[in-house]
Amino acid sequence: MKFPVLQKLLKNDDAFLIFGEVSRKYLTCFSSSDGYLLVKKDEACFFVDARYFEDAQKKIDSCEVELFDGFDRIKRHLDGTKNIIVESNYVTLRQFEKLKGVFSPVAVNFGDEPDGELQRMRAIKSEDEIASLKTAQKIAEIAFDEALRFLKAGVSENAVAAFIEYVMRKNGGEKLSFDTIVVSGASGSVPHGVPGEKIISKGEFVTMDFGTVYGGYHSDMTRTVVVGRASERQRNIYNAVLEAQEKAIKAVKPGLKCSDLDKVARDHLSEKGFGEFFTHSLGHGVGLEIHEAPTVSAKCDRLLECGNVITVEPGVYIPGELGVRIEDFGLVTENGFDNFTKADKNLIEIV
Ligand SMILES: [Mn+2]
Repeated sequence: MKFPVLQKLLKNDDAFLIFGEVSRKYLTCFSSSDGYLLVKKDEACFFVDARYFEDAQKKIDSCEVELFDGFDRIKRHLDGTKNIIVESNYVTLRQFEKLKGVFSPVAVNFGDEPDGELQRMRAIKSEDEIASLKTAQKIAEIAFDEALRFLKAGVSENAVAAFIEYVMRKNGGEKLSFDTIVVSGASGSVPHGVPGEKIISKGEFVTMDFGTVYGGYHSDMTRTVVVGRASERQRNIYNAVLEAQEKAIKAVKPGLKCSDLDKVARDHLSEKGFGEFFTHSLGHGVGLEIHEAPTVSAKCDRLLECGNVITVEPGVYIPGELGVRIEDFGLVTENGFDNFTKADKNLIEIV
């Protein structure tokens, strides 16, 4: 089904040559660090080298598979092709110059497609993709539950991050979705801070933002907990973030503008007096990449669609003092939001 959508965009003598790793994986459902996918009006063929060829032949049924032993192999498929279009987002200038030489006299050009179409397709998740995303999230939540027992005053941010990563991998995670964030106390005011040797102390917020990959698909969640008892100020700020997040989650529906969803959370935090401290976008699409379409930001006028998988992650970051972020991710459905994230969101005090 995916190839015909691309083939419709082609003129008769055009071909797409796709080699972004994510695009290849999306179209073939096969992971490889190298390879070229040639899509012509009436043909689609994946060229992959000997490291993957045998496995690719067994696993790929959506297109032909040929051994890549040089560009002449691809050239043999170019009878009648006048113009090769490569993905502008994934091809370096060096690769582009090389391909121009290799395929001459066939022209090689950058194009808005296939990138644009692939990103549009990827924003609407299939059932299989949704199953992988949910599994990735389940694995991450096992790690969160165990981390709550591991986390205490006296351990370092690095130790907590390493623990979370170990538990995710042990439970079937293929790799990290991104570098795990564990930040505590005043370090928490940097939204994407890097964990360090800092020792977590009583009375501090600890923000943990992490995820794992399953079947090639990413998970993404953030929880902020407090070590010891929360102060009144901590509780006020935490609850403002939580209410903003829950309001936004309730507002999710197909047809809603991404910027309007961002506004729901932002307005709530402004009402509570923390608007200026919510310094990033509300969320983003998640799939084969940790950040993909749609972007849920104040600037994005795209409409949410059924099948989008997005994060909802407001935060408040007060420089020199603290940070709080709460992040869930899930699916946009006819009825609203199917939240993949089940972990408790009431303020957890680790005592
Ligand atoms: Mn996120």
